[in-house]
Amino acid sequence: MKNPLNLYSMNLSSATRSIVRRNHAIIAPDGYINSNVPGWTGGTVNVIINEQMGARLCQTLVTLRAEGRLEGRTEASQIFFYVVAGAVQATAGGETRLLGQGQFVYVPVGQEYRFENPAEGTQLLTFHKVYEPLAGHAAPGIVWGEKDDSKAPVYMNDEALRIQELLPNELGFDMAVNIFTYDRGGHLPMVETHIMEHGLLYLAGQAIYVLDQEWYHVRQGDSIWMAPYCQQWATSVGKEPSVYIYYKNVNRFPT
Ligand code: UGY
Ligand code: MN
Repeated sequence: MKNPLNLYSMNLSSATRSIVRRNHAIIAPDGYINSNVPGWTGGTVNVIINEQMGARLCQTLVTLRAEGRLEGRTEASQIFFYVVAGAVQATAGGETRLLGQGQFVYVPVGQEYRFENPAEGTQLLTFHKVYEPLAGHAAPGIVWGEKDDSKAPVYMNDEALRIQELLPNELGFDMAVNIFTYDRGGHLPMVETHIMEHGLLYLAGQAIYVLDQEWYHVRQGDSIWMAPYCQQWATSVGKEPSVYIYYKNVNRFPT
């Protein structure tokens, strides 16, 4: 049997909800193994999506102890940092702010950054992408912001769907990060087939995600990678809205 749900419900260590295919992956927390990342100390780093699996983005989840610290400089890749849980002091571009749950800082290439004094157990989600400059358009600066459902317009005239764009919609940016909320009963209005790639983390609720005609039951804490042209459809299930934060490459010439 392909579907491991029965094994999973028996709590056997040979079972997992994670799945890795050529064109998509579901990474559930049950299989996390930590990585050592230079400059990121005092916690665990799980590299969830990376070029090693065929992706062109990197997505990590960092869980910090009270002595945790992330310090570095963005080089070829820009990094988007989002606080999934807890709170941490963030410094970028010479400015320091206390970031709580739902707040973020986007650090473009060539910038120093530092995260320190976290609350025990603080979780940070990161999306990294090699920056592709565009002639005639200024490279992005640092962006601070937060999840705010009142800034999430209805998606495709469906009152059950809302998308908040966290980064400015400007050609200087070659990546977007959005928060997609599906109220109870909300579903994508069509099967999407597109050149853009996605990495995502479920922040709340449960859903059925259909990837290349395979159906998966996913929930808060699960991550998904969708390669370009991975066909995608999703519907919320359960009584709560389902919410995910996702990455998308945008605004560049399709070579
Ligand atoms: O922006 C998107 O392509 C989005 N609608 N896709 C998705 O949520 N799977
Ligand atoms: Mn899509």
